[in-house]
Amino acid sequence: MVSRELSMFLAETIEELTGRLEADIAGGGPYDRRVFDAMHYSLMAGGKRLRPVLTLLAALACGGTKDDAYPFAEALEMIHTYSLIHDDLPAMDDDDYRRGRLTNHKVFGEATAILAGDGLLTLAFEVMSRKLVQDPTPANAKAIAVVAHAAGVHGMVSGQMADMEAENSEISPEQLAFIEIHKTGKLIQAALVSGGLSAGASDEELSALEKAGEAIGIAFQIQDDILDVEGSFEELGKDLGSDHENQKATYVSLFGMEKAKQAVEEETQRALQELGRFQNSSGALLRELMLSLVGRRK
Ligand code: GRG
Repeated sequence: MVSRELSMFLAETIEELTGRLEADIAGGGPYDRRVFDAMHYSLMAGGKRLRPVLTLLAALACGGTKDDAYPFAEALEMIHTYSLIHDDLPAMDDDDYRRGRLTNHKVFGEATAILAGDGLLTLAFEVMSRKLVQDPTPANAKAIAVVAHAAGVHGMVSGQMADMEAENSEISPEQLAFIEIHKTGKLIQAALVSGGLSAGASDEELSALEKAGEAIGIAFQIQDDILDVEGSFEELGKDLGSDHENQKATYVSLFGMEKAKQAVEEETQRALQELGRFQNSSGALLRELMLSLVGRRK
């Protein structure tokens, strides 16, 4: 259960964000309709919109405006969506379902799914660059660099590579930490930091957002691992992790369920502590949102 304030903020913000995303991907004619439809299919598939919400709340917590933060929020959701489309491809995780519906390539075919991912990734940088042209501050330029760093080979791409390399093999706790921080944590961290930058946050505020982002990214990924096991446990009625569909090591398989739950709690507390400095109402909503992620069911 979240407070009335947070649930109202989320409802209003997600509606606004969705309208902006619709406008961003409007277009397409008789010859390229299919790629626009494929982008639309995944962008409007009912994701939680966690990353953009973090961007907007971080901006507001630092005294900024939603308007200034929106281009980064939109871009992060586009990059996240592209990563899911590509992750589901036969060459990667080969999944048929995502968010309860058929994956992009199952509906549109592999080639179109690749192009839809490419289209979303590139559009993300177009949207952020347009903001920089309109408002050419060093902080806006830095926010683009932060997002690029987190999404690319210094972040999510390397996390995905390391994850694929680790498939069906024993991995060390250090390797697992690398995967979780890079695959998931970096983009969540960039969501908070880019929001702060859009608001002209101080170095101290940016450092707090960076540390909170790292902690909440780790907590979110471990919670995802927990939900994965609990989900397949509920569905299949089998022993925990005994027949997990992709043989990937996770925090749960390496350290056990109890330690995993404990780690989620600890990392969330670390994030909350870092965010304690943001004393306005948006700072409070940001902390409440972080706390709600510990108990999330999807
Ligand atoms: C293809 C470069 C590249 C990277 C893919 C994101 C990713 C990296 C893989 C997806 C597999 C996965 C389970 C990653 C962990 C991160 C995670 C929990 C993603 C799901 O994020 P949510 O829960 O998704 O925010 P929704 O559907 O709510 O948007």
